[in-house]
Amino acid sequence: MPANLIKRDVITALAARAAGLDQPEGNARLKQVVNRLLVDLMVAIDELDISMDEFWCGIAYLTQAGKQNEFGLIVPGVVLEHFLDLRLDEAEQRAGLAGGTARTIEGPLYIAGAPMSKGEARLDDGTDDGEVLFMEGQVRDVSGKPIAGAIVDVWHANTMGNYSHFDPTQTAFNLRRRIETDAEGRYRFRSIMPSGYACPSGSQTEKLLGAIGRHGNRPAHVHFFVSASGYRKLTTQINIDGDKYLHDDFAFGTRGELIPRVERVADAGEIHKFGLNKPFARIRFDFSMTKEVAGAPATIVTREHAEAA
Ligand code: MBD
Ligand code: FE
Repeated sequence: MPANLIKRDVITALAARAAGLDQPEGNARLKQVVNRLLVDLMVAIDELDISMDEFWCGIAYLTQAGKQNEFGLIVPGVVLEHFLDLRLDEAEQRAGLAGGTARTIEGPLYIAGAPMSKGEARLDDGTDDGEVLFMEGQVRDVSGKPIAGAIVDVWHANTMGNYSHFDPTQTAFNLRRRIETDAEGRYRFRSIMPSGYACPSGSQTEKLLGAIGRHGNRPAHVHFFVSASGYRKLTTQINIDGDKYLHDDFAFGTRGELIPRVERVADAGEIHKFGLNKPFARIRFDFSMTKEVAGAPATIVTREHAEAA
């Protein structure tokens, strides 16, 4: 079929009726969004001459993605989660809210309610014989003043790139903790060095990425939510320097400011001091928090999460 078969005002009229614009009932904001997306979709179908087979192939794809609970993975994979970050960054700039640690995507694998501890924690359950990682730092305001009592909610993958809860072979809340900063605003934890996540083979996400010539790998990373009363909640990650996918993340989460130096410690005295018997890795990373201000775009995101059992 040729492209552009339908006049634009026909599309506009169809979308308006389908979105309930001529009805008094219903949610006005939802109508606005449904209307716009329908117009854009019909225009795309007409301009690209999307065939019936292509259309229903797309619907079957989405149906299966929903059944497999994969939208949380497709969204970062097609750059939309990063795009939302860019919009929030820009909105903050315009509201005069500069500074603070860079944000990056949350991703689909957070579980609320991880065990709490004060000052320090061990994240791994000891069953994964990976490289030991000690990470520590300070939570401060943009002027450098330490923030005591901040909550560092940290989660990361194991040496296979898998996350507890989603990986039934791991114990509950393995590699997930909430750490309250001490009087000097400090947090520290012992864990194992994560490996990068790869989209499950056979998943709808992997199928799409493969079909458009892309891979589904992330560099190794550690996720954080940092929150403190009076400050804007920070959602971020650090990436592990040297990873093959460091600047080739399928989820577009890498930011230059979020790649701390990884120190490899092999000195026998240091190893002993840390209570270990083999070399380990050390990362220091401080978080800088901006003050909450009235009217600024919210950084607390309401989003459905998987529930801990
Ligand atoms: C992850 O671990 C992740 O952080 C993102 C954004 C997507 C998939 C897996
Ligand atoms: Fe992740």
